[in-house]
Amino acid sequence: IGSSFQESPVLKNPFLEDALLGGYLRRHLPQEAVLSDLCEFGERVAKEVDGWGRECEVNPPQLVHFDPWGCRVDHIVTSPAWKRMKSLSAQEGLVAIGYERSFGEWSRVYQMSKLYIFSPSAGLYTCPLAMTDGAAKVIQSIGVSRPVQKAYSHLTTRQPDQFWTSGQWMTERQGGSDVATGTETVAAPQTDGSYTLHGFKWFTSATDADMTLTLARVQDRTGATTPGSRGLSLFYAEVSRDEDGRLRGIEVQRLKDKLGTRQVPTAELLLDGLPAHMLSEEGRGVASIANMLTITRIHNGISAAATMRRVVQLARDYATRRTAFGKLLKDHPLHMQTLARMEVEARGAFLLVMDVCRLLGREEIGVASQLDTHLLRLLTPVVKLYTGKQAVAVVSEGLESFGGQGYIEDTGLPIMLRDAQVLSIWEGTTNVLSLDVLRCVARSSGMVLHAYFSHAKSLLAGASSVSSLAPAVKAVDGALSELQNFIQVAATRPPSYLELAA
Ligand code: MFK
Ligand code: FAD
Repeated sequence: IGSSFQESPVLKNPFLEDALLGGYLRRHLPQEAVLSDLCEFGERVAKEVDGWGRECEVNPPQLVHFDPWGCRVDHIVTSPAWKRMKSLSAQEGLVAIGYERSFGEWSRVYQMSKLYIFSPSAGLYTCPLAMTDGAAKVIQSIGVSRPVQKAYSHLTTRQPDQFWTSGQWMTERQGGSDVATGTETVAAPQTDGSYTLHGFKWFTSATDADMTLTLARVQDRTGATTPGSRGLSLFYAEVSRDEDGRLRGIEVQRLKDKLGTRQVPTAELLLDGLPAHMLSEEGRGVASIANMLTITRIHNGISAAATMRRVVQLARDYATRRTAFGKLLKDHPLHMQTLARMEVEARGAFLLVMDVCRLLGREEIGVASQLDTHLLRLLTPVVKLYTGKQAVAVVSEGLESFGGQGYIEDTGLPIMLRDAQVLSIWEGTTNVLSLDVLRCVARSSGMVLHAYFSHAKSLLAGASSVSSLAPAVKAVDGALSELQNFIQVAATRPPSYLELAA
């Protein structure tokens, strides 16, 4: 059977291996505390956490509807590795860093750098973390008052036994993009000022969460509700069990059988009297949950850039081990050209998404200019839609660079492609985000485009050499041509779409 075997690619410390990340942080956030934390975390990710991530995939969540005596329990059983991810996330401050703000306007860049290192090894625990971060942001922007004071401190703590994750239950059977028309869930007012929710949520991810934010229509005395967006309000609900161990006001119908993200329990939920509190003003549900969308869409961009970085890192390592036609892959110019193209994509994505994190950090500590605020609003959907598509293409190319091994399940490589495919679907599909870009251009009377071009010019002027210019040009050009495409596509659409930009 022969004595030589193929060598596997080796995952090294993802922080030390990433010259672009290191350079970016040394330029903008050169604090020793940050760099050493990322270096230590990178070591832990490579040596320990990556194995847990794999365990989450091979030991996916299961739904147990009944206990042995026939009582309905609806337990979502997750793997020990998934539970370890929760403790690790608290300890490492993966949400907390964004709220501690120890590094001022650069706190988000620090937090997102850590998530960027973590993401490809996280067994998709980044999904509940994104929603948890989004929920904390919504609560903070609405005002941390009762009844959500307790929730806010659980979401932003570093203590594992206190840490909560949040769900984001928006999608119903009638519509995930068009929640204004699709939401049938109603909120029945109770005498103490709280509500009970009744309806069906069609996609709810990381359903082992401790709480959720969700949308529903308040019923008046006759049971009637207001249709459309103006009828939707934002609610906070805790996921809890009664003394018999049954979920309060929730039945888990089933777990989804998905192409990827198999590590994450994604369930269909029947809400049957779920106790809840209204968080927004009545009828301001969509506008109030928009802060959550901003955060989760940025997390999505981080995951996309991170998966591109990981596949490039592994492909580069493999190129130093695998021989073909008498020499290592790294000595074949054509193979290196392929890797170089992937590298450029990964760099462009990283710079684009980090710039949005920088803007978010500035906005959160109150130093953002009007230009920054416009840019943050414009670039968030652009980053989400652009990097989501890029990730699928780059990871697919990356798999090919391992030859046949890229197609073999237990190498852990195909998971990356399956999981990348969701990045353009959840948190708003490409076309829906394209329309969001148009809406934002229209509502700012073109101010966002002005902000965009000024920013692009300053990026180019700030580049010190032709080689340092390349990723910035790539990022800006890519986003700009996407933007032009949307505008062209919108122009050929029926008048209802054009109205958006009118
Ligand atoms: C790994 C990391 C990733 C984490 C993954 C987490 C797991 C996956 C979880 C999910 O997928 S959760 C479900 C996510 N669902 C979506 O993203 C829905 C996609 N659809 C949209 O984004 C639609 O554009 C939207 C539902 C927002 C449209 O709703 P409407 O009611 O038709 O919106 P309308 O009337 O245009 O806007 C209502 C208000 O919200 C307006 O404010 P005003 O009333 O003050 O004028 C808008 O300006 C505001 N708004 C809408 N989108 C906004 C926004 N504000 C800021 N940013 C936005 N993006
Ligand atoms: P639709 O809205 O029916 O869209 C179908 C197609 O039509 C898409 O291609 C879309 O781009 C296009 N389209 C729709 N409207 C327009 C338009 N105006 N112009 C042009 N094209 C348009 N949701 C949650 O709320 N919480 C969760 O935790 C959650 N987790 C998920 C996990 C996974 C793994 C997946 C796959 C989805 C999850 N979702 C979740 C749902 C997800 O957010 C929705 O599937 C997504 O927003 C799209 O909604 P939809 O499925 O109803 O598709």
